[in-house]
Amino acid sequence: MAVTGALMVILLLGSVLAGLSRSTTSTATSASANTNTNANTSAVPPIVVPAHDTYNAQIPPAPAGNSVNINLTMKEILISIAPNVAYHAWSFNGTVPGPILHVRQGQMVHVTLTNEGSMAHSIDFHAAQVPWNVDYQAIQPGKSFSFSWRANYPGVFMYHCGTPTVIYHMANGMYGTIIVDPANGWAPAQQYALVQSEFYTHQIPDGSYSVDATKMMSGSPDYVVFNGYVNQYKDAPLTAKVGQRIGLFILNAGPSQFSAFHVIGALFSDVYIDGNPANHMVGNQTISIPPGGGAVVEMVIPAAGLYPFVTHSFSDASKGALGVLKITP
Ligand SMILES: [Cu+2]
Repeated sequence: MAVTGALMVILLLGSVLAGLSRSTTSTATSASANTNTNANTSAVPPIVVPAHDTYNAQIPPAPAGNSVNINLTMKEILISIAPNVAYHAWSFNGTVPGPILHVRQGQMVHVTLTNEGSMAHSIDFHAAQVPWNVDYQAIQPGKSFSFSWRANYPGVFMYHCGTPTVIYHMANGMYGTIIVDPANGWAPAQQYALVQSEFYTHQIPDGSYSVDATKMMSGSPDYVVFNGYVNQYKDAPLTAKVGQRIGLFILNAGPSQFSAFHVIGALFSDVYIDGNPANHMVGNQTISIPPGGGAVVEMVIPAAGLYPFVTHSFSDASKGALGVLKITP
């Protein structure tokens, strides 16, 4: 029975990975084919695809004290979202997702935003209770803006640019997660932050990609990813020990796809919708996380091995929303 179960997991994973490598290969091929065509027929030099550093899913410690200063810089940059796929992103602090922010319930959060981009940007903290027309205002290029709010509710919250047309700013990468710890903290666990999001791509003459409005408005992503890059934690698994409590702090940044978060070979001992300890469920198999929503899932894994995590919306898993938890003795 155990052998049959293990075989099924391997077959399932194999088919997902085969799908991934197919889509990745075809994308890379079309990119290089296009680049070659450009080299032969036009003067547009091919883009240099930036190197990708694995996004660090470990959660930085929440600062001590009664207040926290957060500085965010809006930048428009070229990033990699998949092998050989260079994407013209709009970002907070130069990464997609933006930095993992971590504060504690009750702290005052002092935010300073600086717009180093070429267009107006803004911010919207789902963890804050502030007037939209005052604090989520457009910040023009070259300008800075500061405001403060108190973290009243614990949870896993989204922050994102809210400048019209909002879906462009989110589809291009202007989002991240802010974790507000409950006032009395979480039980000790191996904690990781994951942001699910999607990219809608359109190749431009230099071989790089920018947003495809038609795909974006019809909700047909080319890539669905955890922490900004196709498949990255398959090659660089997240790790934990047998019997260790694992806490995954998951945000679904969308902009449009729902997440059906699931870990193959595991059950969630505890689930906290939006990451609030009061929203407690037990024994769940798959958690629905809407765009703009979050969850904390906890589990204790009793046997060493590989445990893939996916969105069980499998067309999205096949587009890159897959990683691996590696459990060691
Ligand atoms: Cu923006």
